[in-house]
Amino acid sequence: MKKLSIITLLALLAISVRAADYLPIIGNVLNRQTISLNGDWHYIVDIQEEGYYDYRMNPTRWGFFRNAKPQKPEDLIEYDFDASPTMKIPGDWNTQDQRLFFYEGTVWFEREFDYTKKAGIHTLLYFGAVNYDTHVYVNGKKVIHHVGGFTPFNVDITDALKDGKNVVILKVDNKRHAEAVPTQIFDWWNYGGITRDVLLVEVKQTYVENYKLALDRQDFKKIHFNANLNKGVGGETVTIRIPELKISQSLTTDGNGCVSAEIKAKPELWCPENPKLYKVYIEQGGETIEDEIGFRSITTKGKQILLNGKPIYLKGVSMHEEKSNGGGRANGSDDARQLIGWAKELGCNFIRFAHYPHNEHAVREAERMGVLLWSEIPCYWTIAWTNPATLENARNQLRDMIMRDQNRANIIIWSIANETPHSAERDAFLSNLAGHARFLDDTRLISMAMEVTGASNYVNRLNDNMNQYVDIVSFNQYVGWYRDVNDAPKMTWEIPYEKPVIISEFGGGAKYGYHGEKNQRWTEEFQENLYIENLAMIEKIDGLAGTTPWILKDFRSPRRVLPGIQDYYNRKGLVSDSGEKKKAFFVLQKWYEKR
Ligand code: GCB
Repeated sequence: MKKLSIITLLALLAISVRAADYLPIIGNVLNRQTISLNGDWHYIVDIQEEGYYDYRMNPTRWGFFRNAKPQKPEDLIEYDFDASPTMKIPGDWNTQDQRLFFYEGTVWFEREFDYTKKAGIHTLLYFGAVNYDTHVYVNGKKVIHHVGGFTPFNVDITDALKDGKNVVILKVDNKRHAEAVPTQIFDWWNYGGITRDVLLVEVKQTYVENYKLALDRQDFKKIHFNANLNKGVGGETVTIRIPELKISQSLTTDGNGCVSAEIKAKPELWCPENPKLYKVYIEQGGETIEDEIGFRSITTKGKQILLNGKPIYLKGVSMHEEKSNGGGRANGSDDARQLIGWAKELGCNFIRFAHYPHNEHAVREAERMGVLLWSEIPCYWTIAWTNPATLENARNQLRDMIMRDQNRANIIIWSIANETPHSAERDAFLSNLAGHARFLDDTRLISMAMEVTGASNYVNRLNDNMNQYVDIVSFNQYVGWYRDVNDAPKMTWEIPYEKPVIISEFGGGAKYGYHGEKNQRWTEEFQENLYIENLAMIEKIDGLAGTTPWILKDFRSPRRVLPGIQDYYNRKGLVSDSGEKKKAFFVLQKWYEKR
């Protein structure tokens, strides 16, 4: 215990030393005054980072970020963005250029845009996500370095902008590193590039940076509201209006630029059957931010999960953020509607967005469609538990996931990790994350996908110190696939915690259209039987509050190399990579119909 707290303390110290790096993301960016920089961007593939380092591996002043052009006939400049190919942004590079399918390294991106500076207006440059390590330059000036492939970041570029033509250049590197989050190995495609929206956001000198509206967890006639300005200015008026609830309240900021209030209201509660959203307006300094917000409460009682005070069984499925037809990173509402539509057809009221925060469009689409969500950060498998920079990185990703989505009623669980090997250092790291999540958001539940640690004589035992830090005990299990084929009927389970239980993964692979006996690997019949047996098995687990089988759709993974069957796809999908439903889909559908 002593060792634990020293590690935690050191990690906390490391974080406070680096706190100056913190750059808060702007909330509800989709409803701000924005100019899209999506579209065609030039790119240069740069395996040796020629555009960044000189021939002694020192950062060079003459890098590609200068966007230099020959001025005289004899000038030597060995790159040219204007003459380089383009790709669509948002989009991954792996599926837009055949040469880059397996590529992991550095690619430079360039885009020009016209701009006219406006008096009193600040311009932020916002990226929904760039995978993984990104340096951003505006008109040759470095404006931000960001690490992490699935969370947004923004920077004030007002001083770097000029009237007329401007250029933004990114150096994006998706190489894997042992100390990164995720680490060197993971079972999904490491899609590189600018995978989500790029926006210019126009704000006033003083503006509402972020806000949160949430129903009280116990008293459903009370809403908590807080908001903060981008700077610590007191005496500013912030007004919150929800016309449908006849709410209009003006508040004055304190010296930290913050307001908070408890508002009496009797909202219709958001739930899967009635995903009611209210139009909300937040006004300050002559500007209005519009949002659509739902009100619900999520708590636990013993082994039950309570939505709006009533027990709910989470009929779920896991999902990667991949296009609904073929591979490639998904971004936007169309893909989301298709994927979430399949989940709804299965009978789901819940989806596990694995293994990283998905794009904001998908979260909002799920909210409109009445689907509850589990959202997680990519603390996956073997993380560098004792490295303070790794912890800081994970904490930042957790923070930005929460800051972006804190007003989404459908997100009920923040997950901090997946299948991590047990050690005191891991417990210190993850309990730090759990504490951080609770500190940032006390209106949702915390969980993580654990592993079954003891299995003998058909008894499976869950024994994980992290149980004390989570609200829901979740674990992945692969009876019938990685172990114990045909033994599911004999299995019993010991989960010695008075908390709700979610089986966050189970499943097995099948190639769509491949048929045979039920003991023939990779056939639809094998997978179908595995689902029949697993569902019968998990039904008997005491306190089971839900499950998210692995996985909705086949997804690309470099670990899945079996020719003719996998071809770089993980085949555990209930739907094939091109959208055909496998037999197991209907087994799960039938099971959910009864629940
Ligand atoms: C797991 C992982 C998931 C993998 C899956 C599999 O336990 O959490 O990321 O894709 O197993 O297919 O093996």
